[in-house]
Amino acid sequence: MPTSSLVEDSLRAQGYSQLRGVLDDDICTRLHADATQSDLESARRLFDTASPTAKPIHSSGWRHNIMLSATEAVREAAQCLFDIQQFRTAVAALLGRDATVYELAAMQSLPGAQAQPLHRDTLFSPACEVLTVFIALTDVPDENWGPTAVVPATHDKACWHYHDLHSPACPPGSDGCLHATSARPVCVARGDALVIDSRVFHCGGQQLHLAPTPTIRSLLLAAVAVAAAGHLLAAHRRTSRHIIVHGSSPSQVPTSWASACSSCSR
Ligand SMILES: O=C(O)CCC(=O)C(=O)O
Repeated sequence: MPTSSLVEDSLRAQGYSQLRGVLDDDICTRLHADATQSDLESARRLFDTASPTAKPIHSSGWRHNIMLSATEAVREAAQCLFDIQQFRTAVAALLGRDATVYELAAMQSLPGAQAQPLHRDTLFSPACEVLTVFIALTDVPDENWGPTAVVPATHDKACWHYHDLHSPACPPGSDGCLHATSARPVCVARGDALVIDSRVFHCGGQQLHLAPTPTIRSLLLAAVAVAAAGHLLAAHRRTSRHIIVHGSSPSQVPTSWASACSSCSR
């Protein structure tokens, strides 16, 4: 496990960091089962409601963000994350002691999922205002499993951008155009977390793994933000094609970790 200064330093320099062994196998198994169950239920509800609890991300039917109830396993997982002093210290240093959990959800991708376009999770801001945490609930041992990929050090300059089908290309000679090949896959064991500055360009990878059995990749997602970042997240949701469905609104987040940094000073 890196020391707190390494997590913070890496987030400042590269825009991302990894935490090993945040969750044990048992809780990963329970959360993976919860996410799979919720996804199945919401797929059924899609036929008779206008407000499903899971939505495809970037129009792919093979990648969903999934609402989770604040079950014991969800609370326990969030507590495990905030029990890691290196994480608390990085949150306090980058976001302040009144940082708050704004989002807690699951994400699943299935074999056949295409790579997402490179994107930031929030609109560019001069300082880090949101950390997104992806905790792997299933092993992602190689690139065939569609690991999250990150373009290092693209968090702290506004000029970085990515052209996809919906955004026009720049005039030749413009600065900051990224290519999908600039992204580095981050393979993880279940229980490990990838922590990103939400401004860093990243994407979910193409998922090819089919043998011996097609396997679902599950992540627990958490977004921790400076207290005043509600507007930023709201603006992002309105303006970005990248759909985020909330696992828990702040009011649903249990009080023991609603204020992410209430424990930062411990
Ligand atoms: O699928 C992943 O690994 C990452 C998903 C992601 O970047 C997102 O939905 O914003």
